[in-house]
Amino acid sequence: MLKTYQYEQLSAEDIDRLTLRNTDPNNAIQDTVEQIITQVEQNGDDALRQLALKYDQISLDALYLDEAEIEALAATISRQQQRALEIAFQNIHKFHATQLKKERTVETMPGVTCWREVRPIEKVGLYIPGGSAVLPSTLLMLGVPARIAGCKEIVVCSPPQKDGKVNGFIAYCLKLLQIKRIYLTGGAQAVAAMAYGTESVPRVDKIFGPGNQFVTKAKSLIQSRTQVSIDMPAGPSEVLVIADESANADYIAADLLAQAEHGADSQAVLVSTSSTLIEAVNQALQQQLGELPRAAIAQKAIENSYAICTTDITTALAFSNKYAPEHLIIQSDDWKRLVYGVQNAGSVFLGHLTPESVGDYASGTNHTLPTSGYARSYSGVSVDSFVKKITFQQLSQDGLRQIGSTVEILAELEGLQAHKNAVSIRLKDLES
Ligand code: HSO
Ligand code: ZN
Repeated sequence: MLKTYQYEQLSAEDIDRLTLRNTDPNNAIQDTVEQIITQVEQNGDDALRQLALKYDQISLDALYLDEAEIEALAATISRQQQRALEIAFQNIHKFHATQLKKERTVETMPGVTCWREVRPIEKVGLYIPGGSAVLPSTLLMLGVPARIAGCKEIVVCSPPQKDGKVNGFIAYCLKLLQIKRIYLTGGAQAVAAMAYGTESVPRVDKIFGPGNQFVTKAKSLIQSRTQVSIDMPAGPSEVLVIADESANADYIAADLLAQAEHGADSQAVLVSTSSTLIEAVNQALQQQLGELPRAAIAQKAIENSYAICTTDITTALAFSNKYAPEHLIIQSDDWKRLVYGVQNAGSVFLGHLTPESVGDYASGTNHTLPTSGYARSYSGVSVDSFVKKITFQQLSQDGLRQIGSTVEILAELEGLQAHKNAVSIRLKDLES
């Protein structure tokens, strides 16, 4: 079922082709998204209502749900489901809370003191997808670090369901996060609303969250047109599994399918030192796929995926670093030794008992991660994504005397006399 390649038979071009995943090569959706953005920018709430009618088949009066409505929806889910969301919330909170570390103040020269202070981004916008699967876990993954960072205003947008509301799981997460309102808008229009602001939806400083191609395109367009920034360029979700002879084929198949059921454009890659294992995984895939409710979606994603057989685990790791997967699972008894070799990946799952699903929901790490090879240069979402770090410095008399001549010389060599003067005028006063 998985197309299988022998690593030694691949040329450098083949490897480039296999590691490339491009979402919208011909800019096919650019025009539509541009139109939506202009519509929202010009007509605000009216545009959001029209677009909800067009894309969600819903006629909306109020464009948001308030605290009482959220409260009522949250009460509709079972105690067991509430408890599971609470445990996920707590673990994500525990893990992310350690990310706010205070840095040391540094005296670079006697009397020259420099330090950084952390300040929250004031207004953040969280986009929670609601298309083929509604993902309350994404609300926790974005809301928890936003709360820990201390963001003043957290704006949440999610497309309305058939009943014009959001589901009880999203509502319960809003309660856990103490967010008192949710805006009923999805797709590119939600991104535009948060970037430009409408009568109902507040304008924000930074927009977070995964989404389909329309959402992703809207995020990249508004980033270049407004002063609103985004978390990261996000493409379809992906996993790469490195497995040696010690791995369990059924576990691998289950992990590949967990990825594949996200969307037809998801990719699940297996890199293994054992051709027998690859065969066994193919059999397990066939068996497990048939039993999935989202088999049709997963089947398409598997067609878009592949396996590579390598002679040794180091080569497998080298391929993975080239691919730079969003999720990397290392199913090998030898995982401890391999950690040091991981150069490019969003989040890594080690050993035979660590499925990606635990990180998707509840272990504590974030599941908003760089896809499409961006793990070469981007990190996943964390508390850092919700703050700015501002540098401060202060000079004493001694400090100015110590550093003054250095700055004067450097200003002069750059031909910037006014820069030099700003130092000299003060030094002169110190001398007199
Ligand atoms: N694997 C997705 C996150 C997710 N999975 C949410 C299930 N729900 C992207 O990391
Ligand atoms: Zn997932």
